[in-house]
Amino acid sequence: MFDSLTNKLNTVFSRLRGKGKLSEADVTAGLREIRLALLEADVNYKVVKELTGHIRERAVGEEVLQSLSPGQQVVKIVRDELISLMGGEHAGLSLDRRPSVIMLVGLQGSGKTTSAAKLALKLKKEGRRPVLVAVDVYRPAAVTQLKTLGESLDVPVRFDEGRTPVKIAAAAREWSEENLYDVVIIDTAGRLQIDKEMMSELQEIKAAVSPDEILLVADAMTGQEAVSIAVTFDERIDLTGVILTKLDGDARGGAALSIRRITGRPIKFVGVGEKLPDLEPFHPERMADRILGMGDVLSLIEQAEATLDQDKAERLAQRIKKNQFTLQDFLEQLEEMQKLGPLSGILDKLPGAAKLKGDTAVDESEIGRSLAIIRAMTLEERLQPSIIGGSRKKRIARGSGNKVRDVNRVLGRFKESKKALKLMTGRRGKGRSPLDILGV
Ligand SMILES: Nc1nc2c(ncn2[C@@H]2O[C@H](COP(=O)(O)OP(=O)(O)OP(=O)(O)O)[C@@H](O)[C@H]2O)c(=O)[nH]1
Ligand SMILES: [Mg+2]
Repeated sequence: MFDSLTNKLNTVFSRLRGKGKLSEADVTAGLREIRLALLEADVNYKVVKELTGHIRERAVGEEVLQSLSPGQQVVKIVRDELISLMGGEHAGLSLDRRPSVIMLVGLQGSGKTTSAAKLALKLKKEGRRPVLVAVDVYRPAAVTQLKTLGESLDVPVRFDEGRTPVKIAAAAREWSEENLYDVVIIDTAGRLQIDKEMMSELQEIKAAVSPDEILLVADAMTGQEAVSIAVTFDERIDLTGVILTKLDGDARGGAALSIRRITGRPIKFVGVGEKLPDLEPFHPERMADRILGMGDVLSLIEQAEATLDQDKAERLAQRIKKNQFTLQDFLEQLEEMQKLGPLSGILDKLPGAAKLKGDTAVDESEIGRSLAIIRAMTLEERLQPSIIGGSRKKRIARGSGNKVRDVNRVLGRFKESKKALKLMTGRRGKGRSPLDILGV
């Protein structure tokens, strides 16, 4: 996610960190590069101006420049400002009525139908009883798509042939109430452009069912266009939030960083893949950490808890907290997560992982190679990589069909991840050796 932005920011940061003392000129030069990186990531220029202004104001203060680690302080300031730019706190759904109504709106192909099903799955896991409603009367295939998704989730899908979208929505709400379903998710029709007809249809549905949530589903890949779409929709129907989809693709970050500031509406969820579990609650703090290459260990733990067996998840969480994350954990996680789809989504959440993915785009074969190398190690080696000397490296390289330098690279990257995890969890503790924990 946002690898190019992350790499550019990290270049600036390592230069700033490398200096013992920072002058105002150093900060100015660093800020110029940060500004360029943000603009290249397609962040709204007004947002960039304001953000760099805030960072500058705080970074050239005496306490920062005179401090022992000015570069680190600047990173912290950038992180704070990014968090506040994205809204500070996680904004959840407010679904207090019985039934509550969520209306999903957005342009064609932005991911409404997929997100409707993703939300239904999520709510179901939380113990709610969701219903999906198809009101795209213009495209029979759209109704079929939602019905198929609903069936796979065992969630009812309401649709009435021959009725208007407004009538279908109102009837579905009533049906849900009678049948004790508690969240009604309305998947509306998309259009190529925002046209009057589309907006008035949405306004009528809104008037008929008074939704608790009106969420714009916007494609992150479209960058600033997603932001202006959000502005238009908000003017016409008052959004309560945004679901930003396709963050697993080549989105550059512009939409994620600009929408909240420009529209005042929070991003509530992000779509990170085509599969139904690929929906994550949006946490500004975690997103800032990902953008800064610090990973998102919390989301990783949550995802592990939701999808892996509880014992393993608990063990991983504990081990990360205690700074006992080993190559064995790394391997097990990668293997488990492979079931969930592309590894890039997982690696995004590991600190320093932008490097693991290589300098260019995500390279799955490189990840496959890393896996092969770790698999060629013995358990003891995975738990205690420090014992891997020259001859062991040769054996591992041979065993996995690689060169010794590939083994070195994997070990180096693991070390970096571990170092970053240690910083994240703030523990420099001397914890017991992993060998003790596993009773080896
Ligand atoms: N990679 C990725 N693909 C997504 C995501 N969300 C949706 N998609 C894909 O985007 C395409 C369009 O998704 P739909 O859910 O059908 O979009 P829609 O907004 O309902 O489209 P219309 O009903 O035609 O307006 C599908 O191929 C989805 O699989 C996401 O978060 N990541
Ligand atoms: Mg659709």
